[in-house]
Amino acid sequence: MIEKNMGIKIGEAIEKVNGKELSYRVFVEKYMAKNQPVVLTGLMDDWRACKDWVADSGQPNLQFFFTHFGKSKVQVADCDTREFTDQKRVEISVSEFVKHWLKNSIQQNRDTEINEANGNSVLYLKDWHFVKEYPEYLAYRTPLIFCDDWLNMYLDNYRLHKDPDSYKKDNDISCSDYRFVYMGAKGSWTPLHADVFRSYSWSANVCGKKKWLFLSPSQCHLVFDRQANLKSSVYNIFDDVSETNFPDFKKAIWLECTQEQNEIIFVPSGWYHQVHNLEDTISINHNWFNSYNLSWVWDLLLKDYNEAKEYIEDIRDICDDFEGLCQRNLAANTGMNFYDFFIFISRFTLLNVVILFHLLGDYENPIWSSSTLAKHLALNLVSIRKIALKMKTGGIAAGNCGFFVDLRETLDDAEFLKLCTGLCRIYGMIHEEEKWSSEIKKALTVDFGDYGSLISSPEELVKFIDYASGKLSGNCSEENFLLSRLEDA
Ligand SMILES: O=C(O)CCC(=O)C(=O)O
Repeated sequence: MIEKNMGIKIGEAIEKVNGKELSYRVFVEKYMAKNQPVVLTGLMDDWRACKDWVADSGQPNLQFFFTHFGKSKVQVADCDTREFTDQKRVEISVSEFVKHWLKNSIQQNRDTEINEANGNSVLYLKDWHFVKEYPEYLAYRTPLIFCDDWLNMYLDNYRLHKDPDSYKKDNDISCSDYRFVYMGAKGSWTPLHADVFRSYSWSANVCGKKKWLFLSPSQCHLVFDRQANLKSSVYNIFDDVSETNFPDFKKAIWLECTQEQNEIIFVPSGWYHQVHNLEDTISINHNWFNSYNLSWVWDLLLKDYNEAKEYIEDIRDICDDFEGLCQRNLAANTGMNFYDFFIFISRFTLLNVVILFHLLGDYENPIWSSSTLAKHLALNLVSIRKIALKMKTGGIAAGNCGFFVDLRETLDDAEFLKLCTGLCRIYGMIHEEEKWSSEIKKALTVDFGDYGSLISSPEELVKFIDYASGKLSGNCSEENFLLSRLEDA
């Protein structure tokens, strides 16, 4: 069914499902693997945030924020002022933000023009790294179905981008994780965009109500600017959208959804979305990726790289290290470059391999070889291998720039042990096989025999996965599902 709403076409409704009755397997099959949005209820019952952050009136408990977190410095978007492709942002303290909010709500004046004339634009607190800043205050627990989160797990132990020239250990919190709190009065909003790295995201309404409009990736070309080389998209889909710049905009079919308090929305990879707070709202959201959407991340990096390269093409001849400059620009624009991504997938390869070896080697009970957990690990390796093959075809050679992963050194690394323990704990919970994960330190004593220690190119990464798969056939009496998955792939 298609209806018209303020000039845009609205398609089917987004499914709403009781999250308590949704198993991890069904979530993966119906939504994560198919990249479909869904709204989930019943997953926030015991969250501390739902008590502390909501006043008896049902409104945001601004006093609580003022008293407990008032000194925090946060990014605030001015919803009435566009700056390039986003809203203008400033940094202020939470207490200043709360004062501004209260002043505006007392005036009860939501007329944009009058507000602007009075300097009272609607401010929206965004991307607050609350968990990083207040690790002791357990505001919520990530629902299990969203826990296979390689991005935040990795960032708890490593940095995503490590520039060898300018790297310094600082306290920069801005790219320290992708777990955020958002707070905004009725009328605050977020312009049309797709998420960072084309990651998945989930967003939970602790208080208030949001309207979401989604556009599937298959239709995204309809919102790109033909006059700007398809490099920017529509800013506000409810504006008068220029026919010259966006001639096919009217063909787009949007999915609309009203998200109530205590509901969580799952935003799939690469879907464009615009969001409006219909009431005073506080939400928590995470961005993440894992083996199901990692290829989206790679495709975006490649696209951004080609754009970064094209942009400086005319200085190629006078540049000593043109490729290095492209990679620096890519990291500055996108948050990571090819080498960061390569190191990331190499570490996750090693993680999945050692856990799989441990599972199949130490636990001779044949049920392990066919367990859902072992299959999950195998599927992760199959996905990484496919991406490494794509990188190899594209001629990406991380080693040329001195980037590599040393397998033995990594296994001895305290950060890697923490990452491994974290992944095991989560996979143990997801697959209800918790008993084995306590022994994970043993897994890192794995011996790769005479296999070389360095992985410095996508080609070598593929070889390592194939080596691991071959070794597993020796260990595994029954079907070697990694081999069979690799054959199917
Ligand atoms: O809630 C909002 O205003 C925007 C959130 C968003 O875009 C996201 O979670 O991806």
